Amino acid sequence: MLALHYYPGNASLLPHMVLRELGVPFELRLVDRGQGAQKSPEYLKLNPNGRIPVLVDGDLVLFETAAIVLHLVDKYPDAGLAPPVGTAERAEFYKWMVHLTNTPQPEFRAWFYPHEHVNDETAVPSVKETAGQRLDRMFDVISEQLGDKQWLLGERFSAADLFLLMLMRWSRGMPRPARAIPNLNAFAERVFALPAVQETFKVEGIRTPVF
Ligand SMILES: N[C@@H](CCC(=O)N[C@@H](CS)C(=O)NCC(=O)O)C(=O)O
Repeated sequence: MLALHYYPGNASLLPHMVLRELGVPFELRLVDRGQGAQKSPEYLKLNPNGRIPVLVDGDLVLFETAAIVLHLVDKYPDAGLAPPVGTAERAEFYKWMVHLTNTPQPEFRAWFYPHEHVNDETAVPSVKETAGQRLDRMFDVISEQLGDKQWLLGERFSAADLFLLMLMRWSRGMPRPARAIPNLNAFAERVFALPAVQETFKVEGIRTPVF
């Protein structure tokens, strides 16, 4: 049985959406951040970094959101959440998965956890401001790349689209949320309309605005 250690709206949102989109049985295990459970000795055995999410798949214990998703799409290839291995489309899929996890996602870490980046408290606003500015530029590039395509890969929906929705959601409290960019807003509405996505947000108790 698959088990996802999660907290509503956290990076676990992506593997949660993927699991529902795959339609496979899984269990949700809440990591109670209110109690600092992500730093508890039990949780640190699963992820020594003390971060959410973790996926348990039998004897396999995986941390890192993108790795969890890549494992799931490979484990259930018939669901078609990633193009076939060895194709140009698969390479584009890797590009987006790696870009999203490696470029905007760490900027959100700076935006939400600015204290980790400074010794001097007075520098916090500047860390947030510059992370926000870098994210603005990143979303502009993503918007240009998306253009008038339906999904990041064009005609084909993939787990990378779910990743982008999650990052857009995280930008909703920023001076310029990603939804302010018309083609990204239309994209997020398309992704959010998927029944598996609706169900995920409902189960996590996420209310409007969702992105
Ligand atoms: N690169 C990691 C980052 C995970 C991460 O930063 N998770 C946040 C929630 S979105 C977390 O656990 N925050 C609590 C903490 O750092 O104590 C991944 O993608 O899994």
